[in-house]
Amino acid sequence: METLPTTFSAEAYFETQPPPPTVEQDVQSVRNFLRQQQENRRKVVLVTSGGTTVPLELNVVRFLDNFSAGTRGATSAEYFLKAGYAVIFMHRQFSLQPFSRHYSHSTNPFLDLLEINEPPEGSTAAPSISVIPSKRDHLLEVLKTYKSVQKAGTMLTLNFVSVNDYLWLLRAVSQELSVLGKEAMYYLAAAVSDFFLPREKMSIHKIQSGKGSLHIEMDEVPKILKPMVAEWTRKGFVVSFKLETDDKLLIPKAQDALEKYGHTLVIANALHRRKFEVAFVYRTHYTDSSASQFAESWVRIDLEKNPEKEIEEDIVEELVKRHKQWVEL
Ligand code: PAZ
Repeated sequence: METLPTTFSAEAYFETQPPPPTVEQDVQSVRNFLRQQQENRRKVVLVTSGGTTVPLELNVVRFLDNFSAGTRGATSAEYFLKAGYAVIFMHRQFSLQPFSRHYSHSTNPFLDLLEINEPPEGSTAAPSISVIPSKRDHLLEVLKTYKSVQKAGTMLTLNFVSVNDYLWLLRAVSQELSVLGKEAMYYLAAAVSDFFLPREKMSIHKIQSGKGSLHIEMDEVPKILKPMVAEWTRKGFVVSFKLETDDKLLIPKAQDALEKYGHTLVIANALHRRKFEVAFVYRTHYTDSSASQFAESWVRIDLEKNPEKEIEEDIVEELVKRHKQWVEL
């Protein structure tokens, strides 16, 4: 008979799984950041981005990973900043980040932007480096925005690696951000593992081969959105993402999530169309779930006509509008 994985309640999870060592320090930086944003009366959005790992050993050599380059999160963060929000960018270490994402090592390597200018023959001067003229305008634009965000102090970057880091950090940051009430938005674009290996089931050292196939039974990660909405975020505007590969499941699973967790909105995306098509799934009555029906609206862009267009621009524009209405409710 198949043994079903154990499901932890969120409470049991946090009682049994240890916090990452950096969480206290991160909370302190979030507090300082929020104080500054409140003084400037800025709305704040928490953007989660990138995939979580599930380590198989305590001295981790092997881990499972969730698909996500961090493009959705990093790109959206830039548009939120442009719309006047302050951003807490909580991302998987080494995944894409706002601004530097334009020069990712694989798609647009930084070194390819530069050229070496040799000094005239006979000169003892050292060679200098400059930006290739055709790349200058774009780099200058990105750099200017990056520097102005740094100067204004409107972005705070936090890291996670494992699903355990993510859960602890998400809880801690959400609890801090809840001081803003409705003015806070939670934009949960990270790809979070549904299964994990509790600490007490993990091997201390590298799992050895030589004994045939490896069987691992994982437990289910608690559905963190439920306490997040009911206990941690105090009426914040909570947007989750739903990724599916089977089109038939996309909208029903998004509706299911809204029903179960009671948050504001689900953005549903299919793996291979996520760059040009997403669905906003929501209840027709935000505040009265008994009177509510589900509705959906699609955001689509035409990448053939406009290859430079980023769907996140339209997603964020729509969310900013809806968040404003939410605050005024
Ligand atoms: O990071 P990325 O741009 O490669 O992918 C974004 C995404 C598909 C991970 C995101 O849009 C998403 O759907 N996140 C939630 C995934 C989930 O259902 O757990």
